[in-house]
This record gives sequence, structure tokens and C-alpha cells, in this order.
Amino acid sequence: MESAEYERRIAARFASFDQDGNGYIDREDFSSAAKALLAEFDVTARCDKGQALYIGAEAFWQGMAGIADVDGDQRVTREEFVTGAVKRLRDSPQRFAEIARPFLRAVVAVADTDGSGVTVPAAERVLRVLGVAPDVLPAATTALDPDGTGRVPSEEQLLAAFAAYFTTPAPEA
Ligand SMILES: [Ca+2]
Ligand SMILES: [Ca+2]
Repeated sequence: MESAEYERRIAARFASFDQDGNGYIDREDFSSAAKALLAEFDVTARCDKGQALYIGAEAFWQGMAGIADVDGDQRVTREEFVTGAVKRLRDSPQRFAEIARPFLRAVVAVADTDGSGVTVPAAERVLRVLGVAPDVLPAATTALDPDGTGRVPSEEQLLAAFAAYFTTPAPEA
């Protein structure tokens, strides 16, 4: 991969975590993502699904901070994200999957409005709320439903797709 393309992809991943666009990732970004998802699917913060989403978001933040917040100031800068998170997660995608699992599981519960699995349109709503750019939405959705079943596959497949997205290969040295 071209170095410029790699930089662009990393910047896009950082931006998707930095929900408020203030230049660093912190707890607020995770809780505001949870809040936005609950609003999108008309779920209250107090119900079990709402509580699980906030708990999952906090666990995801703690995991991210543990991996990437090198100076311990409770903020993950872009440099910390690139040097800490991206490189270490590339070495250990499974670890990333584990820190993201409670959040993703809670997102699935919120987005699966009729208990029959997350439909592709519902998955698109999730991705849009989380700040995935409209131009990459079709590709992201195809990745989530590779067999064209109209529904997002199991939690394990979802986690694998999620980890793969964030552990993009580095350019050849
Ligand atoms: Ca932020
Ligand atoms: Ca920091």
C-alpha cells in the first residue's frame, strides 16, 4: 500500500474514534457515541440495553487508553493512536476484539430492533452515527454482509471484520 494511502486510512480511523473532532480521543468520545446510537434507535439510557451500551463504551475506552495512552493524561492523541494502538493491535488483533466485544455486543442488541439479527439498513445507521464517511459506507456494509443475506453475521464475524478494519496493513518499508 502507498504510504499516503496508509496515512489517509489511519487518519480516517482516528477521526471515527474522535467523535467530537477536537483532536484527541477520550472518554467523552465513547460516551457521546453511545448516546448518539441510543438516540438513533430510540432506546433510553436507563433500560438494560442502554446501560449495557454505556458500560461497553466505558470498557472500550479503558481498553483503548490502556493500549494507547502512553503518557496517562486520559487523552489519546493522533500520535499515540498511530504509535500505540495501530501498531500493537496489528500485532494482536484478538486483543482489540476483546476490548471492543462488550461495546459491539451492546450495539448489536440496540440495533437488532426485532430480535432477528441486525439488518443491513440498521448496520448502515450504526456506521453513519459512528461517523463512517458516506463514500465508504457501501464497502463497509458489503464487508459486514459478505454473503448478501441481508443481515449482519454473528458476533464473532462482526468482531473479526471490526478488528481487520482497524489493523490495516502498514506500507512496505
Ligand atoms: Ca475527541
Ligand atoms: Ca495521552
